[in-house]
Amino acid sequence: MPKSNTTDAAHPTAKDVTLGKLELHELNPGACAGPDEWLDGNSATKFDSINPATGSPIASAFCANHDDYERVIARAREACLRWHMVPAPKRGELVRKIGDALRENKDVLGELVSLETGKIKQEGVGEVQEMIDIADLAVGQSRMLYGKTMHSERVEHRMYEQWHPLGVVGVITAFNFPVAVWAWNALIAAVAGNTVVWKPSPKAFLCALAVQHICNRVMRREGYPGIFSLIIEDGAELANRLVNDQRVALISFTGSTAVGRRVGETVAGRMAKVLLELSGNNAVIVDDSADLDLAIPAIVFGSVGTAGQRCTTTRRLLIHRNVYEEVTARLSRAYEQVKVGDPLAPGVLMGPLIDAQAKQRFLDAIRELRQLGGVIIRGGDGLDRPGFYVEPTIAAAENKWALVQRETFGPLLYVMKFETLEDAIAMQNDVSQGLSSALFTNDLRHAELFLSHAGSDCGIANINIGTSGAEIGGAFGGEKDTGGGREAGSDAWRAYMRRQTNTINWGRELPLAQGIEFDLQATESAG
Ligand code: UN1
Repeated sequence: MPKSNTTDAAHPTAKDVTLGKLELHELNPGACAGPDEWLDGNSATKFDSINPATGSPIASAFCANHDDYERVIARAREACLRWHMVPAPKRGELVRKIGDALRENKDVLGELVSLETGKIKQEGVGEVQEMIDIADLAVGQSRMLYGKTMHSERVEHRMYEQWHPLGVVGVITAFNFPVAVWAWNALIAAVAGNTVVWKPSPKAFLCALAVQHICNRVMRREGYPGIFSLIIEDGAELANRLVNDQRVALISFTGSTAVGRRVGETVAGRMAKVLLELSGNNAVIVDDSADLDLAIPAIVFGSVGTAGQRCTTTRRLLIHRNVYEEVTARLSRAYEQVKVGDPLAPGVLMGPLIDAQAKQRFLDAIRELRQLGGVIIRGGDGLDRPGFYVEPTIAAAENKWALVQRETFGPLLYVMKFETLEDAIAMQNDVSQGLSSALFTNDLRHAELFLSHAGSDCGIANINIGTSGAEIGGAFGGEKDTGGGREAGSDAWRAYMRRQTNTINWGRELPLAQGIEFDLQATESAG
């Protein structure tokens, strides 16, 4: 049986890690089924969280085991029964308090995000701000889970629809946005009346533990059991179980297209719901009317921000031939100013990649690029120092190359030339992914064409801002191999609820729809 600890102090030998305020320890439990239910089961296996800036371990955790998994799911299901009955605006109250707790811990949690993932502190804190923003949105949403009313075609009938919670929602997140993407899903799912089981990336489990501690404090204070729970593991065994588990009504998965495709097939096979946020291959188009004072910094942030490890990272830059030389020269100079180094040090704009494999994949991509005849304009190497650092890189390439067609998760920007906007749009769309896109232009007709049906085929299309850094108020997600899911704002909340159409007959007759006569009396008298 999994062991249930009443407080975190039940790990008496644990030494507090740097960010003691977040209650992290040298050795952490592998799962949490509720505010006072940290579980480390009978699992003997533990694994480390590695600081990508040094390559050294920060802290360890137990791997959750199958008993822990069962416990977490059972508690999430139990909690659901009560949570469903809490009025949605009251559910919003809990989320508001979580938002407040995140505000209090914004700096320390942002620093942990930076420490564990290697993104710079500004971006780590920005990610926590994104959680706070979605918490605020979810609070408002809790009073706006609107259904429509319809006019019935039948006399003295009323029709309307309402939205009910799904039950237990499973959220599987990636290392690159270790806390914000959970919040997009979990906080909206919670106001919708679901309970949420989180399976974070093994590369960023400390961030997840910290968020769980924050939620636990609020849930404990407010007297709620396992609305939010957590399973951590070094691998995918329990994630697979979650995806296959008939008791889990929705799987929200963020990760690669290859894995997402399998998740989608599996969840569809058991007729449950799935939200997929998969790979992007985002382009910025710069036409010859563009304001380069806007375009250059946006491209730099889009391509080197988070060391090129956002799903929204700018990976391709399509430049009109009239401004090609100027744009590449200015971009190259801007890249020179990008200080690479310790993500927590002031002035640094780009930290390391997440791990040694990511660095190797980046270097393999550079080798492939050279073999294909691509020209490195800037960068192109790894840095010879501890941690997983590479140079932010710009290279001239061709859209049709398999290399350019796939997502290399690093700061590698491919530049290409075009003659007409129609050509540029065709190039931009000529990849399998469809997440984010941007056009820099001062030409109204170009802007409108880009945003029209004949323009970008992506879930996100921007004018005069970059591909990354979306606000939470819009629905976030993309088409084609990006998976088609939509999370965060707009009406994304509907994905976490089931729609029910209700027809009420308040008359004394039973008219049938479509004017069908079904005359039982006539049948009876005929018989
Ligand atoms: C991701 O990379 O998985 O739009 C999410 C952005 C962020 C979210 C990125 N708000 O870049």
